[in-house]
Amino acid sequence: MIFLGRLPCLLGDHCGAARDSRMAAVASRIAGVKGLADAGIAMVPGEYRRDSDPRQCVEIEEIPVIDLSDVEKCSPARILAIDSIRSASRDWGFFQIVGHGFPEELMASMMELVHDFFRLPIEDRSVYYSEDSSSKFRMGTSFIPSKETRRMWQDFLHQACYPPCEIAQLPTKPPSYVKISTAYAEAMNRLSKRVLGLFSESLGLESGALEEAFGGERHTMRMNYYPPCPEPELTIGLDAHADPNGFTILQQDTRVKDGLQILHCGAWVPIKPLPGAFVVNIGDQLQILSNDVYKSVEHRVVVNSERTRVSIASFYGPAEDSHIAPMAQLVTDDAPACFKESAYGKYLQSFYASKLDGKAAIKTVRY
Ligand SMILES: O=C(O)CCC(=O)C(=O)O
Repeated sequence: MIFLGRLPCLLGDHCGAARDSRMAAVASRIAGVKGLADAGIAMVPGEYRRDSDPRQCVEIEEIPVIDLSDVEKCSPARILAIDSIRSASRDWGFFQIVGHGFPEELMASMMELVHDFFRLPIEDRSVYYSEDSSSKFRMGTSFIPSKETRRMWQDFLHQACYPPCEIAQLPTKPPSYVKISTAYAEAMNRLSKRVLGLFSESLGLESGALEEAFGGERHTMRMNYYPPCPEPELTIGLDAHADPNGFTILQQDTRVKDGLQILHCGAWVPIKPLPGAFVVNIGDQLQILSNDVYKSVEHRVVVNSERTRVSIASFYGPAEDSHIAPMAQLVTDDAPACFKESAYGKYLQSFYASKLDGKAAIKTVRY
């Protein structure tokens, strides 16, 4: 593998067989599951295997689809959208939005950009590999592969949007990377702010109340890349987890039917991609601020043997130095505060330092 050339500086000055085996381990992490898929492996390696087939799910009702056209005006459409957000957030923690005004051609070009990035030779991509969750831009695989005994069938790019990355930290290949990803982040930031206002009103608060409680913003984006897997019944793309942020707006790959599943009433329910729609889900900080009125919901991703699936998750939440606690307006004698105040930056650090584990993070701040 040609890209092994940069590994000695990643590994420090050790020598001999131990160093060679560490180099091989790091090289395999950098190559990721794309490397395994490109090598044409026929069986899933042991560290990716799970005990049961994660594709088992029940196809019950679809999550609600909410139309955001005309919500800016004081109109019956706005009242309907806010009511629908309230019931979807309470009953599902997940919904899809249409009529959101986000340019469809930008959705398509961002999706293609992620495919193009992962089509680059590994020599061009390896420079971005990092396991440091505080990096502003990085490529990774699984979650924290050097610490995992069980890996997930997924590679990813992670990018800070607000506060943003320096342009110099972003890839120069594909040549359109900076232009398209920046335009996507800007349009997504505008949409996230609109959705935040609607969440506020759906909780019976002033439209700026949650924005004020966020005390600033942290907006990042994770571009998930799930290449075809020879034995999809034996592994998983992303283990069950709830998002630690305020809320997530996810673009699914409309070319791949199966991927995202959510835990609803004790059963895994697939979320079928809807062309032009985004999936929105409640994260832990919105659960805390709403004093448990809304709940973050566990979700996971299954893989397939035929086609690469890409998804683009935009995570919107409070500023890292904000302290988050249930909103005073939502704490009453009948509904006492369910959560302790926590520093969002610290909450994120502990989330990223541990393995993906359902709703473990929010339990640490519950009274
Ligand atoms: O790939 C997906 O559909 C979901 C991704 C996800 O849950 C995440 O990035 O946290």
